[in-house]
Amino acid sequence: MSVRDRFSSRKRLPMAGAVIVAVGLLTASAVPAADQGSLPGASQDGMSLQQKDFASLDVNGDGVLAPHEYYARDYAKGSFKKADMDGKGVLNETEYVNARSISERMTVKDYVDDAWITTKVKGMLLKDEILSGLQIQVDTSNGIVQLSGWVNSQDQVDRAASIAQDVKGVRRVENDILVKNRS
Ligand SMILES: [Ca+2]
Repeated sequence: MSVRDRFSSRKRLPMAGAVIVAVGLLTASAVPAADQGSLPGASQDGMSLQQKDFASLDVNGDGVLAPHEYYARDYAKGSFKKADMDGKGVLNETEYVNARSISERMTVKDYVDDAWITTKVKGMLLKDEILSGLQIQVDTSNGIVQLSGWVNSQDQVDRAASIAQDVKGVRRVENDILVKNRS
């Protein structure tokens, strides 16, 4: 090997070394295959996948996600604002978890807004000839409709749930409607 050859092969080494290190880190982090693309290769021990995920987006390390940090990943437009529960303009870790699930739902083709669902369910209950005079509260969160209030019979409880379940975008109905005691 001539001096020149040795020199040029040494020059190539750093790059080859970097590739090997990167591959090694990816393997060592042992994340599920589906998440590998979105998580940093290097991660500290003792952090959950969720914490690592959050930390990878929190570029300036201040413990919250600004919009540009959040949208560095391809989350659904508007999901940041919906998840910013305290209106501080940044997402803490809890809000971020929520934002992710909101984003996931928003990217589904037939995504329907919670407020729209609530309005629609209330309207359907009001229109129903059997349930219209009854006080049934409707609340929707992440596509889960919670019904509460008082009605006169178990049939009415079931009917309200069935009406709510049929509304577009409803994932599940939590039925807390109670039957009044007959005196
Ligand atoms: Ca930040």
